[in-house]
Amino acid sequence: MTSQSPQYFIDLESEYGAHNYHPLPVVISKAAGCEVWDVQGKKYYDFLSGYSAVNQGHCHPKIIKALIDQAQTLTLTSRAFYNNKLGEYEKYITTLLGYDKILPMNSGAEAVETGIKLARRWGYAVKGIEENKARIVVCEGNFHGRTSAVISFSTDPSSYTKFGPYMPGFDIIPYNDLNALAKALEDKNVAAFLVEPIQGEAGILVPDEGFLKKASEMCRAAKVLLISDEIQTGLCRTGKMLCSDHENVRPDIVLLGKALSGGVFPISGVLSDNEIMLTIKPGEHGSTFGGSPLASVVAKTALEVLVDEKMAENSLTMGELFRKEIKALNSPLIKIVRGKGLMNAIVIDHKDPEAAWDLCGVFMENGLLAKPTHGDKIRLTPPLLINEAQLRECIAIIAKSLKAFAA
Ligand code: IF1
Repeated sequence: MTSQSPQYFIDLESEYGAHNYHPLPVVISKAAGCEVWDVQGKKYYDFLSGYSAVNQGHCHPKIIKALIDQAQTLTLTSRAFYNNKLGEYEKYITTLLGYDKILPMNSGAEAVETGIKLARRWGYAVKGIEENKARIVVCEGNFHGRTSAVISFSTDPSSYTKFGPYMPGFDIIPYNDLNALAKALEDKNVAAFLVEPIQGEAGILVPDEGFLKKASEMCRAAKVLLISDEIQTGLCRTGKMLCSDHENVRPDIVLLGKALSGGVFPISGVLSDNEIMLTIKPGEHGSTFGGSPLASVVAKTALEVLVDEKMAENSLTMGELFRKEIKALNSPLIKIVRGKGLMNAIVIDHKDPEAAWDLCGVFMENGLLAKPTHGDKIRLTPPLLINEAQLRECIAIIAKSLKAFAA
C-alpha cells in the first residue's frame, strides 16, 4: 500500500486513534478558500467549514501571514507576564462588538464553562443569590461542548450516557418556548439563561422570529443574565456579525469560538461588561494559552478579514439565494430547507434511516463535502467567501446528486 492511498491514512487513524468519530471516507491534504483536495488530488467544495471554524475560508492568506509573522517573533508569555499583542486585540474586539471586556480562552467548551462560572459568580456577588444555590436555565436539544459540566445538561444521550455523575444546577426547558422560560424565571435563584440563537447540532433549528428579543426582555425583567452561545452562529455565519444582531438583542454575555481563529487553532472568548466581568478577580480563572500573543494576533486578523471582506453581507445574500434555489429543486428527498445566512440544513424525507449518510456519499462522489447530523439532517455551511458562481456550481452538484440518489 502506497503512502498516498486514502486507506493508508484511514487505517492509521483507526489503529492508533481513539474511535470517538465516524468520518466520511475522504482524506484531505490541502485546502484554499472554499475548496479542499484529497490525497489523490480530487477537489471538493467544503460544506462543513470545520463546523463553521473556517468562515473566512481555508488558509486565508492574511490570517496565515499574521500567524507566521507572530510565530517567528513571540508565541506565548503566559498571563503571568504582559505581552504587547493582547491589549490591542482586546481593544479591537470589544470595540467591534460593543462590550466592556473580553476574557480569552481556547476551545468553545472552555468559553461555555467560563460563561457559566461568570454567571454564577455574578449571581452571588451582584444579584445576591445564596451561595451554591445559583441555577442556569438551558434548552432541550442544546449543544455547548463536551466537558463534564456541559454534558451534565445535554439532552442528547450520545453526549451524556455513562459519563456521570453529572453537575447539578441546571434547569432544562423546551427550545423556542417563552412560556416555559417565564415559568423557569420565577425561581429567584436563576442567574442566567444559556441559549444558542439557532440550535446547530439539533439540525439548524431556527426559533420563531422575536424569540430571542422577548427572551432577552424577560431575562432583564427577572434580573437574569442572557448568555448567547454564538460559538457556531457568530462571526457572520448567519449573515450578521452575531446572530443576536438579527433581532437587535444585546446579550449580557456572548460566547465566541471556532471562526475567531479562522480555523487556525482553538481560540475562544467571552464578552461581557464590567459589572459582570470584574466579579472574577486575579487568580480565580484562566488558562495557559488563552490570550497568548499568537492567539491575539490571529484572532484580531480573523475579525478584520470578516469586516474588510464584508462576509456578513455575503453570507446573508448567498444564504438567501441558496435556500431559494434548493427549495426550487422541489426534490421529493427534501422535506425541509431551513437556516439563516450560510447556516443551513436540509431534512431528508426517506424511509431508510441511512439515507442522509448515503446521500452525503453521493455529494462526495460529485465533489461536495457535507455531513449528516441526527440521522436525517444534512448541514450545509460553506465558507462565507463563496461567490455566486461557486454557489451555483454547488447547487448543481446537490441537484445532480439528489436526482442520482432518487433514481
Ligand atoms: C464535536 C455540532 C457543529 C457548538 C456550540 C460550543 C461548542 C460547539 C454552539 C463547543 C461545538 C461542535 C463540536 C463538534 C461538533 C460541532 C457541531 F455538530 F455539534 F453541531 F459545529 F456543527 N457551542 N460544536 O456548536 O466548541 O469545544 O468544540 O470548540 O464533534 O464535538 P468546541
